[in-house]
This record gives sequence, C-alpha cells and structure tokens, in this order.
Amino acid sequence: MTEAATTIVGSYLSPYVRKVLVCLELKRVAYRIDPIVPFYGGDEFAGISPLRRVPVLIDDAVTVSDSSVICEYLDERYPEPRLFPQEPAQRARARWLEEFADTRMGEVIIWRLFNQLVIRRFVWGEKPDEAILAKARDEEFPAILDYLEREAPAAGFLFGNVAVADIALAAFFRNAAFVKYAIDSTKWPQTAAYVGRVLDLESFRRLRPFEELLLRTPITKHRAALIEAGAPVSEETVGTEVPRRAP
Ligand SMILES: N[C@@H](CCC(=O)N[C@@H](CS)C(=O)NCC(=O)O)C(=O)O
Repeated sequence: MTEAATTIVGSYLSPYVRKVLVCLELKRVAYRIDPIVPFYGGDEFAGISPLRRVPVLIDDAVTVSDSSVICEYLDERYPEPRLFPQEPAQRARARWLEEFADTRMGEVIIWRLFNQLVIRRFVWGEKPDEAILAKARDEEFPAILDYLEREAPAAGFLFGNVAVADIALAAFFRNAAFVKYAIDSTKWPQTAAYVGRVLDLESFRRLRPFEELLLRTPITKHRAALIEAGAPVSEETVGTEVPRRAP
C-alpha cells in the first residue's frame, strides 16, 4: 500500500462511495475516509462538492467529486490493475454499463427504495410512500434485473478481469440488500450468480463490517463508531450534526 495521501468524503453506505473505495482497494492505494452522510455536510462540504453529493476525492493533486470522474482519475493515476478495458468498443460498453448502474439503478435502488425506507425515516423523520415503494418493487427493480440478465456474463466478469462496470453494478445490490431486496435466483439466475461473484471479491468483503456497523448506528455517531471499529477515518471532517437539503 502507498502512504495515505488520499481522502474520500462520503459514507460507506453510499453505492457511489463503495465503488470508489473498491477501486482504491483493488489498486492498493491507501486512503482515509471522512464518512459523512451528504445531508449532514457543512459549508465546507458545499465548497468541495457543489451538488452536495458524495463521494469527493481529495489528494495532493486534485479535489474532485463524482464517482465516475474519480474512478477514471484513479485508473489513470494508478494504472495497475487496469479497471477499464483498453479496446475502444469494450471501453464504450464498460462506460455504458457503469452509467446504467449510476443513473437507473441509482434512481430505483437509492432514490426510491433506500430513500423511502432509510433516508426518509432516519434523516428526515418521515414515513415511506407505499405507492412509490410498490412500483419500485413490482415493476422498476424487476425491469433492471431483466436487462442485467441479458448482459451478465455466464462466468467471471464482464470484460475478463474485474472492471469499474462490474463494481458499479454490484455496489447497488448492497444497498438493495440493506432494505431486504435480494435477487430471486430462480427468475434471474445469471445475474444472481454474477453479482454474487463480484460482491465476493476481497475488496468488497473488507468494507462489509463497516457498512453493517453503520446500519445499526445513529447517523451522528457514525464517525465515532467507525474509529472504534478501526476504520481508516480522516482526522478532519466536513460534516455537521444537523441535516440540510441539497440544492
Ligand atoms: N453521479 C454521482 C452521484 C452521487 C450521489 O448521488 N450520491 C448520493 C449518495 S448515495 C448523494 O450524495 N446524495 C445527496 C443528494 O443528492 O442530496 C456520482 O457518481 O458520484
């Protein structure tokens, strides 16, 4: 591992943060994490992340947000192992599948399921909207799985070695699992096996204890609980104790 000159701002519970952390783990780049839930970011957070979203990467050369921008930067700065295919057509397909994960799976798994069941309850103290939940569960999530069933490889990963596209897709299924949505392996066998293989990578497994700890810890205690559990928490934080809504 290199010396920890890289800080990631964002919670272990975010799939976008998870994608970046798995890339750092695979590349064996040491990092610190400022594990804020984005709604709890203070003024300084808005300064480094104008959309008030996580993740943000801060290192000796750049401060930049957006998981796709960060992963591409990491692949250029730390080329081993390569996390994007080199052949142009495969690279385009890899970018598309990453985009599908970040946009469509983000809408359904984060902004419908996880938002309704976790964020509304624990951040804003609101009840879930049952109609939104039912549509996500009965129509939108199955449509995502139907698409992935056509794309998922029968063995191994999408492009031979593991790539950012595999990581981005699989990262969302951790959040689905947090709200008790699993892939039905009788309906989507190829996707269930493929996602299982990706999530079984050591780089994903290493993050799990911290994710599970946060799921049972009140948000304002996340930082202290992670320090006690031995997570690589940064000395400084851009977080506050009071949530505020994004622009
Ligand atoms: N395109 C961004 C999306 C990041 C994102 O939406 N992160 C969520 C956390 S899972 C967030 O910060 N949400 C706060 C908000 O939108 O107010 C990326 O890939 O990093």
